[in-house]
Parts: sequence; C-alpha cells; structure tokens
Amino acid sequence: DPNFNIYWSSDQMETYSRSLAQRFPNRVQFEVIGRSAQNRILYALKISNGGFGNKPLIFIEGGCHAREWVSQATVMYLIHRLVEDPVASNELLENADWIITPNLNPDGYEFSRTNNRLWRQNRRQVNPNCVGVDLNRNFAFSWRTATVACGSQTFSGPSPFSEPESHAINDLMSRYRQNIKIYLTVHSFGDMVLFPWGFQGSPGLIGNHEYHHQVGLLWRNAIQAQTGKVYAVGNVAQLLGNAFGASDDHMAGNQNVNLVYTLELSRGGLTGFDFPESQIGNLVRETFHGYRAIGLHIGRNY
Ligand code: 0X9
Ligand code: ZN
Repeated sequence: DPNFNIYWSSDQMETYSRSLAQRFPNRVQFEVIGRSAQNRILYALKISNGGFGNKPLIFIEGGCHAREWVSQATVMYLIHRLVEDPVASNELLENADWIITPNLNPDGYEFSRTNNRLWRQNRRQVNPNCVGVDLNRNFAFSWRTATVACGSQTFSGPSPFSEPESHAINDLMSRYRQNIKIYLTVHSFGDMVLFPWGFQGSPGLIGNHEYHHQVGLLWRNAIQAQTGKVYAVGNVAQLLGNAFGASDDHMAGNQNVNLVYTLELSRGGLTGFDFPESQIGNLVRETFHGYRAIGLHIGRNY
C-alpha cells in the first residue's frame, strides 16, 4: 500500500496517479489538463467503474494553496480508497463517477516543501519584481482588480484566469459541468464546511442555502461519528469572511454547479498549516468518512 504517514512530493503524487491508471485501466483515466507556470503537468483523474461520464459526477480539487498540505494528503487517500479498496469502490463508484485534481498548484507546493513553508500562491513570475498569484482570488466570478500588491499573499493576478492552474481547472469544469452535481475545493485550516456566497457581505445567502446546509451536515456527522471532531457548517461570509474571485463562488455563480463547498480541514503544528506527519494517517482516514458520506448522498439522490 502507498505510505500515508508522510507528505508526498508532487512527483510522487503524479507517479502514483499514473500507476493507478496503468494498473486499473477500466477504473482510472489520467488526463493532462495543462502545464503550471514552471511547466509541471496539471492533471485530473477520472474515476469510474467503467464507462466514465454516464453517471452523476463529483468534482474534487486539492492543493490550491501551497502550504495547505493536508489537502493533497486527504485527496490522494480518497483516490487510493476509491480505486484500490474493493469495498469503497463498490459502494462509491456504483452510482457516481469522480473527477479529481489532487494537486492543482504543484509549483507552489514544491516551493513550500523546499524554500518557504508558508508560501500560498503559485510561482508565476508576474512581472520582473514579483512572483505568485493567489489562485483562489483569480477566478472570474466576482474577480476584482487587486487591492493588494503583487507579492502579497492574496494578490488576485492581472486578470481573471491569468494563471494556468485556475484556467485549467475552469476549462475542465466547463467540459463536464452538465453532469457535475457537486464541487469541493479542499483547504486548511479551521474544521469548516463552507458554502457560497463568500464575496458579498453577510448574509449573502445562496438560493439553495438550506440544501447546502443539509449536505454539509452529512460531512460533519460522518466525521463526528468517527472521532468526535465537530466541523462548523455554514455560509462562508458568516463563518469566515468575504473574498473576491474564489473558486467556490465561481463554480456556483458562473458554472452553475448546484452544490459547492470549500472544506477547511484541521489545523496542526505551530502555524496551523504544518500538521504533523505522525498524524496524517489518522487524519486521512477520518476525512475519508466525510468524502464517503458526500459520495453516497450524490449516488443515491441523482
Ligand atoms: O481565503 C481563502 O481562499 C480560503 N481560506 S484559506 O485559509 N484556505 O485560504 C477560503 C475561501 C472561501 N471562499 C470565499 N471566500 N468565497
Ligand atoms: Zn486555502
């Protein structure tokens, strides 16, 4: 089995992803969706029990923010279970297909691993003086010209989708949006299940707020039943605050995905982002129960 007691490099994630596609050709397709600013491969895994594309589709994105390493860890573990665990694949692929980008910002992640643990953005050289755009401020719906300078952690970029990573995931969404029932973007930290709107002042509630809340509770309850950890579930603006150009609002507002969530996983270590390796195994197993509850709901209800 792959080792979930350490943080993997971008290369390890890509190698494992490719190997799944080779070993389980009927279940996994590895699809290149673009190239990062530093020319790393951006990819998605399309996971099904055969005949991808005929069932309701679940879209999961990990690794948007460079320093939020538990994001990729929990998403890679989900992929492992969906593909390699017969029980999980039976119940979770029977009535739904999955499309997963486990490591959306490989350049930023590698920079966080090797140079600056708290790096957040991508690593594109925006101009001669500065590097890095916050991908979660670079989506078109509600995008705003930067109120903070390039070089700041939340720089929104010169224009919507100026960044290859946000551009690639939006293109992928455009191709599959008819079948997509839910989009999850996985971040840390805060133990929160957040949903739109998160760009206009509180309350700024989305039309199907109540349904978002109900499905969010499925995540919360599944995890609480396993470990007692309690996630907060609610509107972004109320629980966390506003941000312009984030992927959640874009996927709901421009791509018309019916259910859209930002998950904020657990904190760890001194900064909150450096969740200790010794506990990743427990965290990814705990988190799997949340993904599973969402997957079962989509499978049963669409
Ligand atoms: O600020 C963000 O991009 C997310 N939090 S994080 O600490 N992981 O950076 C939250 C985004 C929530 N969505 C919106 N505000 N629309
Ligand atoms: Zn984040």
